[in-house]
Amino acid sequence: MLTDKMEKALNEQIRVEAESSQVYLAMASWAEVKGLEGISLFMYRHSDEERMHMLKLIKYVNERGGHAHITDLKAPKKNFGSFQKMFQELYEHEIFVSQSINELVHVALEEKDYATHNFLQWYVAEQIEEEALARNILDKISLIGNDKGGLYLFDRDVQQITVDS
Ligand code: OFO
Repeated sequence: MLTDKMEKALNEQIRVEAESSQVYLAMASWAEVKGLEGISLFMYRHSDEERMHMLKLIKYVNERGGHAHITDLKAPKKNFGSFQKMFQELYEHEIFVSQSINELVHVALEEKDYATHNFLQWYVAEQIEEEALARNILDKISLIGNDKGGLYLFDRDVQQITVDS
């Protein structure tokens, strides 16, 4: 059984994952409209992964005798300025998610909920990968600079990049 505090914290994370999925969906749509096909495919897939992170939490909360809440979500923005800025935002967003997961791990320890602590290790590992992936992409972007040919190749190649989940 989850304590009230643990259940509340897990429900907050459900919202964070759902909002992450929406943010990447908005990025996918923006990139698609801009003709950045590869980048948009990457973002659509990333959005699906976040939904999967959310579902995994929902199942866990309900399995442990809690009640996973499905709430309204903050709307993401529509425009992202440039693909460089968009990937910078993705990186910052993942850092925010990592902090949120760390908080959750902290609550699990405070509540002496070792089952949840164990469950959350998957998310801890996932965040290490996601942050590394985002940093890697930013490195590639800084190599391209303003080179149009580089952007063409980046757009083509980024769709192959995925985080194993
Ligand atoms: Fe991109 O992170 Fe979910 O957890």
